[in-house]
Amino acid sequence: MPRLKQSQAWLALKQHYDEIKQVHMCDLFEEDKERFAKFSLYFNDIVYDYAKNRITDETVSLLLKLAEQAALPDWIERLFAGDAINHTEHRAVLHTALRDQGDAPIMLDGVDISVEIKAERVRVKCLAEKIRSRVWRGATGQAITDVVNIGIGGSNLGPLMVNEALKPYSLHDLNVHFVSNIDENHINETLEYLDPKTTFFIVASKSFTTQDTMLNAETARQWYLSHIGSDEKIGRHFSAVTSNTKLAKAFGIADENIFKMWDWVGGRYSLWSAIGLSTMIAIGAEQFDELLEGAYELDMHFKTAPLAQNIPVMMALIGVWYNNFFKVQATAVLPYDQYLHRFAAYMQQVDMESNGKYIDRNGEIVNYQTGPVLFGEIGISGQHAFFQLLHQGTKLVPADILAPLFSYRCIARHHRALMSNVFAQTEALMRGKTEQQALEELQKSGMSEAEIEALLPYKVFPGNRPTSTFLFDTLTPRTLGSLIAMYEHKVFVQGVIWNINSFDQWGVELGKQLATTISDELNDDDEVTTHDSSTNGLVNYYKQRRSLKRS
Ligand code: G6Q
Repeated sequence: MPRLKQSQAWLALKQHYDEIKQVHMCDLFEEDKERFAKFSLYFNDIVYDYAKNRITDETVSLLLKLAEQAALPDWIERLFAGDAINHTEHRAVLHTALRDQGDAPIMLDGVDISVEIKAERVRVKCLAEKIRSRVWRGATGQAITDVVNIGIGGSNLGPLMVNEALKPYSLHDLNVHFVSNIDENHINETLEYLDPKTTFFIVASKSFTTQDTMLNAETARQWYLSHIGSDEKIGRHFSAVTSNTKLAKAFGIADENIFKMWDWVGGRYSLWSAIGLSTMIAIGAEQFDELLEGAYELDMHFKTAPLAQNIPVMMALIGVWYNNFFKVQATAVLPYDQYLHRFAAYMQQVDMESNGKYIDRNGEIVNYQTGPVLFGEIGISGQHAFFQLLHQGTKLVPADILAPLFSYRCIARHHRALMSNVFAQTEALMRGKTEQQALEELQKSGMSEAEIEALLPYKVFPGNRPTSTFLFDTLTPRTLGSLIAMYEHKVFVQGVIWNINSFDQWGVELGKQLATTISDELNDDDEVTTHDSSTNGLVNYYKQRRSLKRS
């Protein structure tokens, strides 16, 4: 197969891009009154409107050809079949198995892994329910009031985001905290207000060697022991989720409190596994099952829907259209739902860690752009901050907007105002404001002609800024499960198109390795000379200041 940029589908898209790059979406909407019906898809209570994108029927059909050229249907099959598609680590990618609700066995290397998954889930549920129902007692016989998840990256962002998103489903007298930062202020601030007699720790680390997590776990253990003073009762307050049982045991965690992670689950795809223990404690096993079911239903949609009606596929293709033909560098995720305030941070990891790659599956350097910079915030807050650049900046930033149709505790005035912002922003980004419209507005305000002339250019908005909108009824566990799975699969599809492995993360591994080396050099006050002059200078400055402070 020719390399991607020389392929027929790519060249056809390139030519098409040249033809439509100047076309304004206002004209597309004018020409085709059925645009919304044509460019929107429904899944359960979710509607995905992609009509406000710089696409035509032809764009969609050419993008679909690109997907077919990349053998996307085969890749989807291989994903679900447990092929070792994470080829650099020789691993299957089976986070979908963690939420599978079917009865069929899921075979991997001759073993039905669904049996082990279900058995492990029962163990997790059992502990979660004991803690929730106050049956689980700490070393001094008291019930647990606070759970602290110690983990970072994939062992933190997923459960943290889900716990925040599903707050209305959580027990209100059981607090779940997350500690990820190696900066001692994070754990200190968290522990300061907790009682060791009623606190339960989850050390979440697939490897059980990540420096940040291990240091925080050690500090937590010392804090516990300094208050309770009994090593043998540690089992009442510490659990681990890991694939490294040996190290978890060596840390002092009792066998029955060690929950399994498998090497076929990537950290950033692991919230469905025992890494979700904190979530299960917060929302309960039943609601956790709903989360899994929502994801499973979306998996089935992804597996079976024709490409043109397949939401993750269309999300991915539109992303590729901007990334590789409009050459956009960034994309935004903007939830208009306070409960989704960590959604963009989580998606940032899923997207950027998965597709931030420059070597393709053949081991060659790509000659096209892969994953974009993904950023985001709660939409309303963003409006009062970076939306300026979205409206009038020199960069094109396609954005996803997510909003619930109904709120949990509906205060109609608030929700109506929220939704009016959703609709107004997507419309304004698409339409912009012409010079004529801006002129009329200024004239109405009673300004002098000279003032109008000076101000007019600043008041013009070019528009033609793309958004895709996701509306859903209410952010239930089921809907959240589906939304997360949608993004996971979008990232996978883009990885297939770009011919990269979305499931390794050598850049993250590098960070872990570098930190360990330098960490050893910080143990004494000797001058360091082994790095470049900037790194040596910074390390030595730190050492000097540290020793001055000590003396
Ligand atoms: C996720 C990444 C990374 C990982 C963290 C924590 O896909 O691999 O974010 O989750 O580095 O690793 P451990 O769970 O092994 O501590």
